[in-house]
Amino acid sequence: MTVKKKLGKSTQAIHAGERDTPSTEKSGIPLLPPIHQNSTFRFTTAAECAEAFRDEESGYVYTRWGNPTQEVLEKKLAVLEAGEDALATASGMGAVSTALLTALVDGGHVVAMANLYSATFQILNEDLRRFGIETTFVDASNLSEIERAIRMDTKVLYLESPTNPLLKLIDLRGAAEIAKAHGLISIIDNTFATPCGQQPITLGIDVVVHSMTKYLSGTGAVVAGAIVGQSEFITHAKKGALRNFGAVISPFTAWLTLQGITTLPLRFARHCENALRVAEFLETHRAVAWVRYPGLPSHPQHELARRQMEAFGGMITLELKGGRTAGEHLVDRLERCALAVSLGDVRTLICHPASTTHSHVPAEIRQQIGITDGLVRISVGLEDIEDICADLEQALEACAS
Ligand code: LCS
Repeated sequence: MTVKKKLGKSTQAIHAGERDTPSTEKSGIPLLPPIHQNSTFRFTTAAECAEAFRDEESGYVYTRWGNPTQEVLEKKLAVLEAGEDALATASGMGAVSTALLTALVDGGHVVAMANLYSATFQILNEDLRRFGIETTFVDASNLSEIERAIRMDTKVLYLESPTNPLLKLIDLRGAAEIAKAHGLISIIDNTFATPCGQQPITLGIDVVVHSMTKYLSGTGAVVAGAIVGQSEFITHAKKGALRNFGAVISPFTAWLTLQGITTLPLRFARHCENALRVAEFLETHRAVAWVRYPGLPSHPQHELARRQMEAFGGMITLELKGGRTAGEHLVDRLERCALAVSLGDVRTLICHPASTTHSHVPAEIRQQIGITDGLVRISVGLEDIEDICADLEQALEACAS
């Protein structure tokens, strides 16, 4: 039997990067990549140490510059996202800020979609603006709005798809073509889709960022992030913004994240299966005004989802007929689904974006982008589907009556 050249995602998630695990043993290599839980590395001679400073590829010096455990994780991430290289960071926001600081090293202008995760919106709308970097926010689901917002000094196109929390999609191939035609660096936050749901680099996007706090680590045990892209971009990020601003992942967090990623394809498949069942159930309930899930034929961009996504994810957004009061009743009455922010956990999590994740986005912008007060977001977990639906049903009955 010949061995397949292109490995499947589950094989990649388990094995990618791990063959090179450094070994201190004379015989046998640790099956699980070990944790190099140390801040610094010792040298035996001044010449060796000087050489490590001169040529960073020759060895590890200090964990803020590089560490073997971080690097196993980075190799795995690059393979999964079909990028040349990757960088692990201390948080998703560490990845977003490091990617932006790297792409905007000489200043410039950003075109970004308006409906972004709130902290990313704040970086662009407030923090970078204070340093003279302006952002024009657009409805990027309309590609001509992107094109119209581009200026002579535009350097970056920044996207999320599916969006948090409305699950709108961007035509990634179309957006990437516009970015290329204007010489922009395109960056996408792929946290919601994961590399199992879509691989933006294969659609022409330059840089992918992740909050690995979510699906990639999977169990809610860590806060971590990642950047994947071409080697040149990743090297600039590693030797510049990451090292100097310091959003470096700890070896222990990198190691925990590595364990999570090995089961990502299996978990993600189950998240998708459960989410479709929950979305179908919610769509028929009398207390629900509408449901958004990219895998439902009723999603306005379902055809685009089928074209650019391999799987539709575990996130669902719904609007209750009873508005904010009904939303509060729903989350108060749930017994198994946890009232919590974050997402991509093995547990089903439910939250109210207007008062939590997007509370820092000004009310008029929330209104503009459609984050209404009655909106509820569900991150469907891996519990038995009957148990998730029964819990939602008993809580929804209370809202409807
Ligand atoms: N990008 C997206 C799409 C996110 O949803 C989040 C966090 C981040 C980046 C930031 O990642 P972190 O630094 O927290 O690892 N999203 C959250 C959410 O929806 N609820 O709580 C956090």
